[in-house]
Amino acid sequence: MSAIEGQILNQLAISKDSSFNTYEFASNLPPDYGVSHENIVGTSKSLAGDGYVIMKSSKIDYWELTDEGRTVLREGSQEAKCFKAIKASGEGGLDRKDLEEAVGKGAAKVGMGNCMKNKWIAKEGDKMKAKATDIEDIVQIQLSKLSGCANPEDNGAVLPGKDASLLKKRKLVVGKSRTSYDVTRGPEYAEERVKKAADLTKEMIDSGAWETTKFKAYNFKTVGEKVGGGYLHPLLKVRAEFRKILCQMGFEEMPTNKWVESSFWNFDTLFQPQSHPARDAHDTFFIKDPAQTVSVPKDYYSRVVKMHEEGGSGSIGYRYNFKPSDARKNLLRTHTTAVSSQMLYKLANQEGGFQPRRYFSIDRVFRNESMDATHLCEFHQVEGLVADYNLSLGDLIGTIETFFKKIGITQLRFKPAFNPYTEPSMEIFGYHPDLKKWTEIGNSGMFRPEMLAPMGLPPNVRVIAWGLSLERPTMIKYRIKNIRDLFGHKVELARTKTAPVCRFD
Ligand code: FB9
Repeated sequence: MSAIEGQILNQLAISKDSSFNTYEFASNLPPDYGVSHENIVGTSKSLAGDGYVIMKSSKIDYWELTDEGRTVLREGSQEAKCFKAIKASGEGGLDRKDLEEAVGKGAAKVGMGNCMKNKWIAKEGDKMKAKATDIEDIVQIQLSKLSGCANPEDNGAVLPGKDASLLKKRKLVVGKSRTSYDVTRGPEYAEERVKKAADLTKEMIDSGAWETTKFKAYNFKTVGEKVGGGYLHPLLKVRAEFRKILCQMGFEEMPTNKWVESSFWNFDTLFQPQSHPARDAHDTFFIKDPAQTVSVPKDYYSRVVKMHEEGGSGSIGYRYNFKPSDARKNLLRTHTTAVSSQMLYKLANQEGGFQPRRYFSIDRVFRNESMDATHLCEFHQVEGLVADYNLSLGDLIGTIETFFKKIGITQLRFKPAFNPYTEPSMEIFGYHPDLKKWTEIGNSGMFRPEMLAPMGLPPNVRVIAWGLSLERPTMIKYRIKNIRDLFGHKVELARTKTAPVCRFD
C-alpha cells in the first residue's frame, strides 16, 4: 500500500461518515511532500476502483490574472497611468504623441478611451486635459481583490459577474475551473489496502489461499486488445462490391493478370487504326524488352489486317498499309478492352461455337498521361460486356442503368461520344446524390462489326459494353479529394485501417 493510499484511508478512519475534499486535502499537505492534487485524485480513483472509497466530484470556476493583468495590478491600469501623466502636464495638457511618450503606445491607446469614458479627462483641440482632481483605479482594485484571496482559486464570486467579464474582455483575467472530489468510505473500506489478486494461480489452489484471497472483480466492459489483422485498401473494398454486383447480374470475371499486351490485341483487333494518336508513346507505355510479341493467331491476324486495309462486313476499312511491326509492339495495356477482345475471339472460336456470355473485368490499365489530383498514369478500369444475338442500344442502356442503380446512381444521362471500337458510343453521366451534381461516370458503346466479324462471331451477334474507373467511385465513396491520398506511397495507412466497409445499397 503506498503512502498516499495510507494517508487517504487514514483520513477516513476517524468515523464511518468521515469525508474529505481532495483539493483541501492536497492544499493542506506540506509543500515538500511533493504530492499534487492530481496525485490525490489519481490514488483516490484507484481506491474507488476497489470499492475502498466513494468519490463525488464538484467543479468550481475562478479567475486567473494574465501577464497584463499582473502588470496592471503592479503598475495600475492604463487609464490611471494616462490620467496621471495628463494631470502632471498641468494646464497645457498633452497631445496624443506626448501621452504615448509618457505612458507607452499600448497604455495610451487603451487608457485614453477609458479616461474619456470615465470623464477623467477632456479633449481641447488636440490636447487632453485632466478634468478630475483625483481618481480611483477601479480596475487595479478589482484585480487586487481577485488576487487577494487566500486561495486564488476561490475568487470565483469575489467580483460581480459583469465586472469580472469586463476584466476578461480586457484580457486582464482568464476564466479557469477546478474539479475536486469529496471522498467518503466505500463498501470495501479498510484502513489497510490489500492488493486484490488479478488471477487464480495453481499455488493458491494448492495452498488453499484462494479461499481467503480478495480477487479483483472481472471488468467485462473492458474493450479487448485491438486485434490487428488485414485491412482491405479502399479501392479493393469497392472492387469487392463491384465484383459482387456484377456476379449478381450474371457476369463472369475475365482473367486480367497479364498487364503486357501486344498492340495487336490492345489496338488492332479493336479496329483502332495504327495512325491513331493513342498509339504513340505520348499516350502508351511501350515495352523495350521484350519489344515484340511472339505470336498472334495467323488467319485471324490476316482478317484483321484486311479489315483495316480494305474493310468488309459493310465497312470500307481505313484503306492504309497495315504495318505488321506496329501490331507486334508490346505495351502496357491502355484498357482492359484488350482482354475483352481476346475473350470474344475465344468465344467465337470455342468448341461448339459461340454461346451468349456476360463478362467483366476490373484491373489496372496504364496511360502515359500528365498526372493531376484525379489522374495518375495508371488506374483500375471496370468493364462489362454482353455478347448475345440481336442486342440493341436499349439493352446497353438498360444494363448500364441496372449496374449504376446498384451503386447508388439512379439518374443517368447518355451523351453521344466516339470510340474507335464502338459505334454508337455514349458517354454516361450520373446525378451523384452526395455531390449533388451531374458527373461523368463512364463510357460505353456497341463493338463495331469491323471488330467482331474478323473474330468469326456470327453476324447477328452484337456485343454491348461499358467502362468506368474504380478510382473515381472510391474517391467519392471515401470522400478522398486527391488521388495521391488514395493510391501510392503517400497513402496514410491509418486511413486504410479505419475506412468503413463499402456498402452501396
Ligand atoms: O469512372 C469514371 N467516372 C466515375 C465513375 C463512378 C463514379 O461514382 C460512382 C457512384 C459512385 C464517379 C465517377 N469515369 C471514367 C469518368 C471520368 O472520371 C473520366 O474523366 C475519367 N475516366 C477514365 C479514363 O480517363 C482517361 C474514367 C475512366 C474510364 C473512361 C472510359 C472507360 C473506362 C474508364 C471505358 C470504356 C469503354 C467504352 C466502350 C466499351 C468498352 C469500354
